[in-house]
Parts: sequence; C-alpha cells; structure tokens
Amino acid sequence: MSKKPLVGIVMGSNSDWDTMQHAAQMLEQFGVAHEAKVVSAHRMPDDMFQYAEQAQSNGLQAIIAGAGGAAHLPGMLAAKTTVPVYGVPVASKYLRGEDSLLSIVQMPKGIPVATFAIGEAGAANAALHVVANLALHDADLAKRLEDFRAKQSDASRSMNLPGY
Ligand code: RP5
Repeated sequence: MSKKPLVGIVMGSNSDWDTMQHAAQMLEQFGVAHEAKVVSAHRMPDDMFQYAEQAQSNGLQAIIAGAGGAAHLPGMLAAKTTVPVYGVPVASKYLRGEDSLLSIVQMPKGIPVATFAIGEAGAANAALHVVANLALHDADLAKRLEDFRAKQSDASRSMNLPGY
C-alpha cells in the first residue's frame, strides 16, 4: 500500500502471519491503507515501545496486534499509546490459543485492549471492527461496509443443505 498507513498490523513473529494476513486482506479489500510488521514484545521490547510511542504521530488510528502463547504484545502496546489496540489471539502449539486469548483479554482496569476470537476469524473481525470505526467519518467506506454485509447475507440466504 502506497498511501500513508492508517492502521498498523503487528505481530510477535512471522509464524503469526498465517493468521494475521486475514486482517491485512480485509483492510486491503476495503482499501484501508495499512502496514504490517513483526514487533515482538519479548524479543524486541525496545522496538515495541518505540512503535507504540510513535503510533499517534505516525498517523495510525488503530493498531491490530496479534500474538500467541504468553501474548503480551497487545497489552504492552496499549500501555504505551492511546491509539486503540485490537488484540488477536493466535493459536499456539500446545494450548491451541486459549493461553493467547486469556493473556490478551484479561487486561487490568484502565488499559483496554479490544479482544477478538482466536485465529483467522479474530484477525478478520479485528479489521472489520477497525473499518466500522473509520466508516463513522468516511461515507464511502461506510457504503463499502454496507455492501459487504449485504453480500454476506445474500451468500447465506443462497446456501443449500444436501437433500433440502
Ligand atoms: C509469540 O510466540 C508469537 O506471537 C508467536 O505466536 C509465538 C511463537 O513464536 P515463534 O517461536 O514461532 O517465533 O511471541
């Protein structure tokens, strides 16, 4: 995307990309300028703080942060910026993402992270939630979101079940 990013998609590792690419694809589909990068809370904490500290001045209106296991990235970003943070729990190898979910969702009072479902649905829905927020002040985007919903309803209406 060549336009200045409005949304930052960050993740703890490139192993999270299989999941987080669904957020990127959704923003791409709606034409929302975004960036995507690895910013690991545990392996590059100074970079993580810098990313959060510069988010607002860099023009970001939302940060979608995905991580797995002891998933501190969304919460620590939220601790260092008032730009809204949307957390995506990535499915982990041993606990299938329940660890990621609880790590992200159980924030202490005062530092919110909007937390989504584990995995692909969470990544896509985080992006859709960001789109909905941006659409409050962007009539063209609001129209694209309405169209997306209408298409989704049509697809469900035309679903057939075997034998019925
Ligand atoms: C977390 O550890 C990442 O978000 C990833 O989900 C998990 C495993 O990372 P890798 O060992 O695959 O790099 O920090």
